Amino acid sequence: MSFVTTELQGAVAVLTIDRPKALNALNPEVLADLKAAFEGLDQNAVRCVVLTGAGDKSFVAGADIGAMSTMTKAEGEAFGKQGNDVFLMIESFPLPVIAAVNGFALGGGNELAMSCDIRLCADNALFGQPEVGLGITPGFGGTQRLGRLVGMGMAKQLVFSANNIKADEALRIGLVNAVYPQAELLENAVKLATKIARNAPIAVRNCKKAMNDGISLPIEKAVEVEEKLFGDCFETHDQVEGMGCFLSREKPKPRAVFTNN
Ligand code: DAK
Repeated sequence: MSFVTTELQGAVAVLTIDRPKALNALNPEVLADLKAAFEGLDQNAVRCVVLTGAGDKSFVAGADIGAMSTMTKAEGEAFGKQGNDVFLMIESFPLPVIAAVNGFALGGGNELAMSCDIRLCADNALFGQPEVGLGITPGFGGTQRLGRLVGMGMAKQLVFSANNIKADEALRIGLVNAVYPQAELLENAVKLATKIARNAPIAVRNCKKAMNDGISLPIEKAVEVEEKLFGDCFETHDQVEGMGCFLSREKPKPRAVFTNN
C-alpha cells in the first residue's frame, strides 16, 4: 500500500498524496512514497506531472506533527534532509510539475507546492507557514522558496506572523497562478498539463532547466546557461520537425517516445 497513487491520463501523470485521514500530512513513509512515485514515472511516455492531495479538504496539511513531536535533534535533522531531498528532486525533475492545491497547504504542504513549477488552487485552499507557532522554523525550504516566489517582504510577513492566507490572497501575491472552483481544479490542472505535454519535449525540459539553473546566477552566467540549452535543441527531431513544419505550413507530428536526438 502506497501513500501516493499514480494515474496516467495520456502523457500526463496525476500523482495523488493519499492519506486523507491525516489531511495528507507528510511523515517519513509518505515522503518515501512520493520519491518512489516520481522515480517510477516513465519519462519516455509522461510529459507533465500533476500533483494533488486525496479528498476535497486538503492538499497537504504540513509535516506530520505527531511524528515530529517525539523526534530527537538527530531524527529531526534526518527528517528535514529527507524532505529537502525529495522537494529538491521534484524541483529539478526533468518534466514540469503542476501542483493542484485542493485545500490546506500549510507548512510542509505549502513548501511542497512551492517545489513544483506551477501552482493552481481550489477556491477553498489555505496557505501558510505556521511553524513559528509550533516552535520551529520552516524546514522543507519555506524560508528560501517563499521569498523567491512572492518577494522577501511578503514572505517574511507570512513566516514571522504564521498567518494563513486564502486562495484570493495567494493569487494576489503571486503564490498561485489561478484559482478554480474545487470541482473544476483537477480538470483544469490536467488541461494545462496536456497543453504542455503537446509541446516539444526536449525544448520544454530545457526551458525548465534553464530557468531553474539560471535564477541563482548573475545574468551574464545565466544567459550562458540559456545559450547551452538553446544550442542543445538543434539537430533534434523536435527542432527539425517543428521548424520544417512551420516553413511547409504543416502540423508537427507528435512523437510517441522521447529520445534525446
Ligand atoms: N500532522 C499530523 N496530523 C495532522 C496534521 C499534521 N500536520 N494536520 C491535520 N492532522 C490530522 C489531525 O490530527 C486529525 O487527525 P485525527 O485527530 O482525526 O486522528 C485529522 O488530520 C483532521 O484534522 P482536524 O480534525 O484538525 O481537521 P480540521 O478541519 O478541524 O482542521 C487544520 C484542519 C489543517 C486547520 C488543522 O488540522 C491543523 O491546524 N493542522 C496542522 C497544520 C499545521 O500546523 N501544519 C504545519 C505543520 S509543521 C523540519 C521539517 C519539516 C517542517 C519543519 C521543520 N525540520 C526537520 C527542520 C515542517 C513543519 C510543518 O509542516
